[in-house]
Amino acid sequence: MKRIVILISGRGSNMRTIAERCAAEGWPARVAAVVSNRPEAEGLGIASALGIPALAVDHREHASRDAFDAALARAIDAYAPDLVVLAGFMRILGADFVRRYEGRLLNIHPSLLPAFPGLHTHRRALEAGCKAVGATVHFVTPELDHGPIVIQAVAPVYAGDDETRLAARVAASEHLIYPLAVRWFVEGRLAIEQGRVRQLDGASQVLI
Ligand code: NHR
Ligand code: GAR
Repeated sequence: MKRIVILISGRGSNMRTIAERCAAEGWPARVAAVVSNRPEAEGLGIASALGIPALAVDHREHASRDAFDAALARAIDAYAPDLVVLAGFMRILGADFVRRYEGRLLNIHPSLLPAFPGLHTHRRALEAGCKAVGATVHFVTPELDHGPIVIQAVAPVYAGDDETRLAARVAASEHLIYPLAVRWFVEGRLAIEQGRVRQLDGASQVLI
């Protein structure tokens, strides 16, 4: 059984979807813990209700980014994870942290990378007049939102969309692709070759 630790900062809807699908579909894995950098994150209560150990490592209680990263890594390593999943985790992680979990650290970003790395993706896509947007699951590298892409989902932009409506539509796509990507990982169906991800069964890595 592979052990998964999920990092969150807020609502935890991606975390919930992954935890529920893992249990319902009998993946060869279990969510060993959920860790938030914000003690008030709604997702911590959701994880507890699902019977998953839920804890906070508050970034505000650490003097530097490196000190926070080290405390976070200690908390994570107590659960000996095979995979660490960023699901709406909102703190940039340093190179030492990323290297420690290299090849077993996934993120979901609410844009079609390499477009719009960083924050406020929906606002920026609307300002750019994009007619299609989406979400990307990628392996995390030290350079923000630049790691090898596992799967992408495309979502339409409609006239009259605002950030809230667009975010909700993209979130629905996220809930389709993130469980799939995590399942592929724990089933050993992903290979990184020359910085690109190949799904070993030849399954489609885009959802339109
Ligand atoms: N860390 C590394 N090294 N590489 C990535 O690809 C990472 C990462 C940490 C988080 C998620 C992310 C995203 O999908 C992620 C990917 C936070 C920020 C940010 O600017 C940017 C990207 C992402 C998460 N955070 C501010 C900071 O100063 C704080 C913002 C806040 O607390 O609301 O860390 O886009
Ligand atoms: C998701 O839309 C995720 O893509 C985004 O935050 C939301 C978290 O929702 N992530 C980022 O913006 C990372 N910078 P959730 O807590 O309900 O899963």
